[in-house]
Amino acid sequence: MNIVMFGAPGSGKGTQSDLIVDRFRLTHISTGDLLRAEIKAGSEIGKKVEGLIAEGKLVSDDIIVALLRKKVETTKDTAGFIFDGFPRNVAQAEVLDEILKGIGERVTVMLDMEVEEKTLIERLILRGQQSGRADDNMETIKNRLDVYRNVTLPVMDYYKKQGCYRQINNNGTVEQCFAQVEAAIEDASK
Ligand code: B4P
Repeated sequence: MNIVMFGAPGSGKGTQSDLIVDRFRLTHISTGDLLRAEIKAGSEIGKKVEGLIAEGKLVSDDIIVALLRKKVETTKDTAGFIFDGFPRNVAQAEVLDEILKGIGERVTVMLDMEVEEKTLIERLILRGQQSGRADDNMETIKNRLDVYRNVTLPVMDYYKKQGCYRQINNNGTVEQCFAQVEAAIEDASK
C-alpha cells in the first residue's frame, strides 16, 4: 500500500497522514518535514532551501528527489509508504514511479484533499500564529497557492490517467475527513 497525499498548502495532508500512520502502520515521508529537519540541523541543504521555503517557492527537484530516494531505499520491513507533499510536479511524479518500481512497488492510491481557498488561508494563518512557521504568513501563502495552481495541479491528471485518483473533502472536521480517507484506503486495498 503506497499512498500519495495531494492537495493545496494547508489542505490537511500532514494532519491526515498522522492518522493514517496510527490506523494502517505505514511509513510516513513528509518532504516538508525532511526539508525543515535539514534547516534545523544547519546542513548545506538546509542553507540552500531556507530562503526558498520562506518565499513559498518549490525547492529544486535534485535536492528533494535525493532526500526522498534515500529515505525510501533505506526503509526496510514496511507495509508501505505515505508520500506527503511529494510529488509536487509531474517530473517528481515520474521519478516516484521509477523509485517505487525499483523496489517492486507502485502508487496504490492518490488522495486529493479538497478545501475551499478561504478556509485554507484561515487554517495556515492560524498555524503560523501558533507555530511560528516561516512560510505561514499572508504573502508566502499567496505564493504557495500560485505555485500549487501553476505547477502542482497537473499532477492530478497524471494519477487520474493511472486510475488511482480519489477525491477527499476536507472542508469539515478532521474526523469527517479521516472517515473518507479510511474508506478510500480500504477500497483501494481490495
Ligand atoms: P509542506 O510541509 O508539505 O506543507 P503544506 O502543504 O503547507 O501543509 P499540509 O497540507 O500538510 O497541511 P497540514 O496538514 O499541516 O511544504 C512546505 C514547503 O516545503 C513548500 O512550500 C515547499 O517550499 C517545500 N517542499 C515540500 N515538498 C516539496 C517538494 N516535493 N518539492 C519541492 N518543494 C517542496 O494542515 C495545515 C493546518 O490546517 C494545520 O494547522 C492543521 O491543524 C489544520 N487543519 C487540517 N485539517 C483541518 C480540519 N479539518 N479542520 C481544521 N483545521 C485543520
